[in-house]
Amino acid sequence: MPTPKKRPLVIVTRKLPDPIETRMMELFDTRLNIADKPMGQAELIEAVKAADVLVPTITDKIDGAVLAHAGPNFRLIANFGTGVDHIDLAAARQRGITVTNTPGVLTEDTADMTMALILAVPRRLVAGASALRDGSWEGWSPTWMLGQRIWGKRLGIIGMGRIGQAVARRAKAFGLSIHYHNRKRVHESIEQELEATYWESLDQMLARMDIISVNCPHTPATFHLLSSRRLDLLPPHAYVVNTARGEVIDENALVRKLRKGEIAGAGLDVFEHEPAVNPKLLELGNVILLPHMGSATLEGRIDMGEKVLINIKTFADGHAPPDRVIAGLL
Ligand code: 8YV
Repeated sequence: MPTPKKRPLVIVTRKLPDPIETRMMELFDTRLNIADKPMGQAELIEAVKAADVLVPTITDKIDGAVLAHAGPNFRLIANFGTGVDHIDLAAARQRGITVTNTPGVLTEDTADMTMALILAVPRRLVAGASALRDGSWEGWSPTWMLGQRIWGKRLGIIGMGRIGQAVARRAKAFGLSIHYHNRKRVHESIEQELEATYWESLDQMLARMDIISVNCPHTPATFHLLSSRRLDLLPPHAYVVNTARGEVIDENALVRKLRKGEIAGAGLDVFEHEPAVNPKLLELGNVILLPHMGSATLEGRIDMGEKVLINIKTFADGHAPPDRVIAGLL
């Protein structure tokens, strides 16, 4: 009789939804983090030394120094999340470690949050709600709490992948005309559906937009893509919304522009040095700041967990997992 295959040791760095943790326990030899205390570098090193599989999140910096301690059995990083900019992919590749992520399942939730900010910043939703709560509302007035109209404005989307397209679909329904900049032009049928205008030159697009939405991943090529020079190209009535990664915008330059009133406002769900938020941003009135909530729905988190389970199980069974970012050794 063949000896049954040993179950892989899976170390999960944060608390995941209950049904996912339960299934993880059923399928693998799993170590959970019930207390949900983020792991420090020393704990991450211990984890990669011992585990076959690590399930990290954006809060874990899996850099070269951590991966240098990878034990002989450490073969898979099954990331709980789509963005993998917290993982040193080159170091993983070099060590033959497979990296998977959870694409697709957080597209609609993130696009909803992006659209919410596109509406909320120009229409001053948070300022209005706060005025009501703090008692400063004295009743309706024809000239009080006026924002900017959404309908008929131009939206420039930076990054026309799954999330960018989902934002465009929503924005079109709100009467925004869709413009985009992307490494590659999207298929003609998508451009037609969205009535989207492609700008090969980001600089040229920025100068003509009313609202900018950042929807591209953070990579070495997109770090500070919205640099001080590029932010200067925006017209003074423009708004900037970012639900992707803080690092795509030079945050200090953005603060300077907002402070001087050289752009109208910003809606930010992500920050350059999370969880730290630039204190200068907190002083500004023309911004809405959210604590990285773009994909924070119960359904989304369960779907993400299901993807992680499928990636690990497929890998453990000797097959190529579906959501490979880096294909290591099987
Ligand atoms: C996730 C995200 O919740 O998936 C991503 O890339 O930015 C978030 O919405 C987070 O990364 C989980 O690790």
